[in-house]
Amino acid sequence: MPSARPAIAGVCFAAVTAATLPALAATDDPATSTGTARVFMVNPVQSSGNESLTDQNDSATAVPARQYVTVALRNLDGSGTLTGKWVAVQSATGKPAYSATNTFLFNRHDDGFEQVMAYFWINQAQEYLQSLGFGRTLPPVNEQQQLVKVDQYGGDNSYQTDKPFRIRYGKGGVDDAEDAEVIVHEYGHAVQAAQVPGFGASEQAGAIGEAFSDYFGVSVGLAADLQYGWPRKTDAACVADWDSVSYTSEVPHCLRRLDGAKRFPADMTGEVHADGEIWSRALWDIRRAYVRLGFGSRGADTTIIDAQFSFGPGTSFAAAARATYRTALHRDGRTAASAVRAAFRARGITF
Ligand SMILES: [Ca+2]
Ligand SMILES: [Ca+2]
Ligand SMILES: [Ca+2]
Ligand SMILES: [Zn+2]
Repeated sequence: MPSARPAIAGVCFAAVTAATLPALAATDDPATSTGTARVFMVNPVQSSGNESLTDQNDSATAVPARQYVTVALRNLDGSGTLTGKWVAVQSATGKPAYSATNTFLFNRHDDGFEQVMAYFWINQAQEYLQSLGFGRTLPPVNEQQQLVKVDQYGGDNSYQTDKPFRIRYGKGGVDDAEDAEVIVHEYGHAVQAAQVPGFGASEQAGAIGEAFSDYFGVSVGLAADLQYGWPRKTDAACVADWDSVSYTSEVPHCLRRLDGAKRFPADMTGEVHADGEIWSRALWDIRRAYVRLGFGSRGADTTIIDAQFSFGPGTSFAAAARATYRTALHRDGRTAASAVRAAFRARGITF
């Protein structure tokens, strides 16, 4: 299934060479300016619950106006382009968005819309990481200006590369950068490549990369829903509710899910996206356990991401699970660590 699905399937790779990642200070920069933008509330299927929305060849009227929201666009450099502290939208097939007043009010048919979505959601993801303590009480995680190209790739595919350290969003079906879960999925790869240069050097590490990126895409969206009070009307475990309407027929439309039943080793296929559903289910169970135990989803995300610093570039499931367990034990104590171990055991991953 997922291997046959085009969007954020296929490439989505991180090269095995180390990226040079300057660590920037996490202080607020008074030089940055705040703009205004219109974006989707994660994605319009998730915010409306309407599984019948379709792309209609990128038509403006395919998505009702009430599924857009006007937001602050933070950390811009004030140049009038979508260039800022944590994101730079480098160029695009269409007209690069420009506003002398930093006002970016597009609809989905406009070239600027995906550029604005990419800027907003990557900035949002970096702000979320910092709110967890990364770059503050914890080491920084990809705390640099992320380069992004939108709609450069003609096919229905998006990917992150290490050389140059950049994300590219494709435009097949629903434009990939119209779905925050796809945008942040790719940023998840950049996060892991920044934490462990060359991450993904084995099939299991590659599957962990896809799993974490799916999980991170969903988690950043859920945190934004809470932060801004946006509606969420689809199942939280569904990844890319909107992008996937172009290539899935079953309802609800999901590229992949975080709550599947796959287990190691029986369900391994050798395809990293498909096999990632084993790992992402474990992350999802850790999250649910942490919420139950009072650590919250933010506690789960902090531990999950902090643990990744100690993953090897070609880690196995077992080694990465052990590292996550040890981080949980150190950060959150025995009860939490036991829940982490149980989540991996339930997937057949023992250590
Ligand atoms: Ca579009
Ligand atoms: Ca797409
Ligand atoms: Ca979703
Ligand atoms: Zn990916």
